[in-house]
Amino acid sequence: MQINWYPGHMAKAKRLLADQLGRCDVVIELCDARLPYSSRNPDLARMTNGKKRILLLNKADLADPNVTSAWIRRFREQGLEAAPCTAKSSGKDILRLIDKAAEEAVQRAAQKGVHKTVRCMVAGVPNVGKSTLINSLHGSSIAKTGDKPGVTRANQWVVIGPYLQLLDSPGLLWPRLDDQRAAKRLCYIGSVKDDVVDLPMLTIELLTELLEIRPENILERFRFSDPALRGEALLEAVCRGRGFLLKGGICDYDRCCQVVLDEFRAGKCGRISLEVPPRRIPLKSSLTGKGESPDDKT
Ligand SMILES: Nc1nc2c(ncn2[C@@H]2O[C@H](COP(=O)(O)OP(=O)(O)OP(=O)(O)O)[C@@H](O)[C@H]2O)c(=O)[nH]1
Ligand SMILES: [Mg+2]
Repeated sequence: MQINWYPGHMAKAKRLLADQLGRCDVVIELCDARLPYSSRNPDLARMTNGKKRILLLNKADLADPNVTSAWIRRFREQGLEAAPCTAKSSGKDILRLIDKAAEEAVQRAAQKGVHKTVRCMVAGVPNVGKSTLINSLHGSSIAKTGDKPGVTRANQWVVIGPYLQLLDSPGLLWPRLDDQRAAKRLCYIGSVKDDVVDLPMLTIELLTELLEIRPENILERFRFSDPALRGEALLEAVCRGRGFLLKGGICDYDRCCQVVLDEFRAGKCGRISLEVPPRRIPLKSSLTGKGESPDDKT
């Protein structure tokens, strides 16, 4: 399954984001806690090199907490400020992290008698929760959110308080993706539009990965009994188990794919992390965005 995933508007979004960088004191990068390797955009790390950075593993409520803790330890070992985040409820912790990251700049300004307004860019791949986090910090629905990629179409500065402003930005993918496994996983979490993907193939691959990590959850959720099933037989088993059948008992594969993807994305299959940290990431490569690829199984 080859995924052709780079929408035309993204090159422009990247340029517009780069234009704003000079105004920002801190960059908050959001990735998905279930995929802390595949959901990080290497372009973003390159663009923001030299800036104070915070990496938030968002949707931590959907990931395995032990695996998330292991990732946080690993990123911190590499000198990157990282924290778990659940966008709707982690507000206070995130404000503390921003204060810490901006401390030097605020003190420098204070020495000149200026009370600095801290400007913070919030960036990451599509659908990772950037706008939700901004709404949570603002205390209202000032930014549009939705469970699909490409909801935010333009940069938007949001005033959080007298001395803090956050920049909401459109989700960014990167143009050349050699790693098709990462592409596929970004489709699982809804960072790539479903209509550019072969959904039955994607669903089979997702079910296969989930069965390798948490077979008991998947068998129970989709009501079949053989954890060794693979390929199209998996879709058939879900259709029969969950009753997604058309007239004459024919399997409704469209419905099956949509339900499996929706339920995984909403965390109904349990808290599952698809990537665990590699035993060792070389320091240099982690700071530029990509370390060695993660170990597969949790
Ligand atoms: N369970 C869970 N869902 C979240 C969390 N953060 C965001 N979401 C959901 O994820 C979906 C995407 O959220 P958005 O805030 O629109 O994501 P975004 O990164 O701004 O997306 P784009 O603007 O398309 O790049 C929404 O349905 C949110 O409710 C979280 O921490 N946990
Ligand atoms: Mg958004």
